[in-house]
Amino acid sequence: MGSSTLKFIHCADLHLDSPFSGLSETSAALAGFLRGATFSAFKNAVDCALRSRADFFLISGDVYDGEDRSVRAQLFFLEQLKRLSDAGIPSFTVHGNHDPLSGWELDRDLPPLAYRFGAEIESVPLTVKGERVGTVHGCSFPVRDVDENLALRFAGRRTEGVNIALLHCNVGGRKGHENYAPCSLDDLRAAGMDYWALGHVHGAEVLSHDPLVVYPGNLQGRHIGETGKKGVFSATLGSGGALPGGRGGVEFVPCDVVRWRKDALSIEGMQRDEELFAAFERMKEGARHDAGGRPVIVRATVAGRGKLSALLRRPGFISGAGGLAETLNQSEERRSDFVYIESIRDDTASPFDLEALGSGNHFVGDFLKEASAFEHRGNLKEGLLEVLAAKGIKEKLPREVFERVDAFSNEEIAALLRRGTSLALAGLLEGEDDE
Ligand SMILES: [Mn+2]
Repeated sequence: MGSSTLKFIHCADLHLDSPFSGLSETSAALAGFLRGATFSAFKNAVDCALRSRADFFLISGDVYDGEDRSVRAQLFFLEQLKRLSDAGIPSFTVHGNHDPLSGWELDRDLPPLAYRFGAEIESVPLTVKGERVGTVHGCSFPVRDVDENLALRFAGRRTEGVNIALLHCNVGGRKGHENYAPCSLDDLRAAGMDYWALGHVHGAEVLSHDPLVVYPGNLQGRHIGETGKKGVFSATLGSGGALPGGRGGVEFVPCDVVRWRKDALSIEGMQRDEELFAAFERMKEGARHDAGGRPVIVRATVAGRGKLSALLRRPGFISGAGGLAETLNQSEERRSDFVYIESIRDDTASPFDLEALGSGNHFVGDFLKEASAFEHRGNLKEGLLEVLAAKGIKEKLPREVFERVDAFSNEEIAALLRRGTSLALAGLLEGEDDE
């Protein structure tokens, strides 16, 4: 066994050829660019391995987005594995819930230095520059639904040298990801590995440093739920597992080619529309700067109480043809580092002094007291359903509308209530506010 340090790239959740969701009205050019984004991100990951002369390359499941993977995705994946193999870099792949072994695939041979794990756990020699330096352990999902704790299969398999485990799994029941191959951090620790190369959770996370237990997250965000940097971990381990000083090191390397972002701005204190446009320009430049040359897709929320609230509520102002969003996007069309506004949400309220109005003994005051009492009653869902029933509306609602109403959280109902109150107030006070 050699004594030098080992360097490798760990990626997961490539979801090759995954569609981008939530962008219905994009230009053909943008749609084409986005369609290629998951491919470009994986190519970047492979480039990173070649550039840094990595000793080996790990892929921890969800290579494809669906069991019925596209021809293009399969050929591209093989092509990239071949680039690694041609450069003398061995690769190791396990499959997860999105790309189980049961899925259809082309009848192709893997490149010589590419290894793919089957459904049973296997331990294969890790050879670097002709020398055995350790072992890579792993197993793939045979089918999508795996509820077995696969981590337990790795117990007692540790051998001499560096020991690396590849697994697609949900550690500690992480929310927002289906609970496939559930296990605990203690299950992983108990196996005595040096590095757990995990996949499944789409946010990058180092769960433990000793041993290293790592989710690199997916390589490319595909919707507004996947914001921020996406990429791989570049890892270093000494022979025997850890670097001198007891620790291996991991460094995050972004590989994404387009980034998703949520941004917010406030209209408070703004008097004229120009100020709102200027604030949007500042928001866009901030997003552009942070993305370091990559394009960005932004979901913007405008909040605050102020005069411009009425402007934002004007029909068609935000998202109509030739409206604010479209106008902001138009100037971005020819830039390679474009900032595309996916949508603008209006959470603003009119500038009325609700407290003063609510304490008055007039119709508006009573209206505000009523609204406030409703909000503070507690269970808003129950309250809403009671009101709908009492007014005879509940029975008349189409089933799908009722199901949507019934799915609202208390916070959503409170937000709707505030927005409704603000809208009603604007109507009630019309004419009194003109400056
Ligand atoms: Mn995934």
